[in-house]
Amino acid sequence: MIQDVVWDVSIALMGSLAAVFAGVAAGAEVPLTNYGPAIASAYRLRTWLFALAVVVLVGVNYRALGALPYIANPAEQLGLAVKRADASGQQWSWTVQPNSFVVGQTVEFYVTSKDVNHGFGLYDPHMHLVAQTQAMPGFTNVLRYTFTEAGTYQVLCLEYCGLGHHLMNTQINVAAH
Ligand SMILES: [Cu+2]
Repeated sequence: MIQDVVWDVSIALMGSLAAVFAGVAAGAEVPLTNYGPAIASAYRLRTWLFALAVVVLVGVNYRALGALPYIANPAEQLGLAVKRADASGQQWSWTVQPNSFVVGQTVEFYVTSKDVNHGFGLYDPHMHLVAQTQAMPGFTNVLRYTFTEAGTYQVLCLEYCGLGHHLMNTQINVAAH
């Protein structure tokens, strides 16, 4: 909502700034006949190069920004369904249902908490953190992750939540195809 207003104001300001630039550029124009032939053709070349640069930049930005937001989404590209898993934290354990998947599967974890704030941290079989989100009471965060490797993943708690915080650990099994 506020972002839409900020966006409209930004567009208006950028537009008026561009208009000022265009006005200055138009007023500053010197006829090419004022120059010798070498400089005149260099200016003509510069105009064409500028137009080429604009075309290339617009094309590259259209291609790159058109894909926003960048969400790695191989499952949908392959026409596979995204699987839903419900994850809930409580002092001091995790419940993740279902908790076994296959390599290549994209899973959306619906993460919430039954009591206080917890940190849902997903670790791969090498104990590298690969995805994380906040587990909050009364709120559900959706965390999307595509499993790329078979093995036993772990969910640990990333936010200190009391005496048994270090005990919050559950396993997720990812099978090869
Ligand atoms: Cu904790």
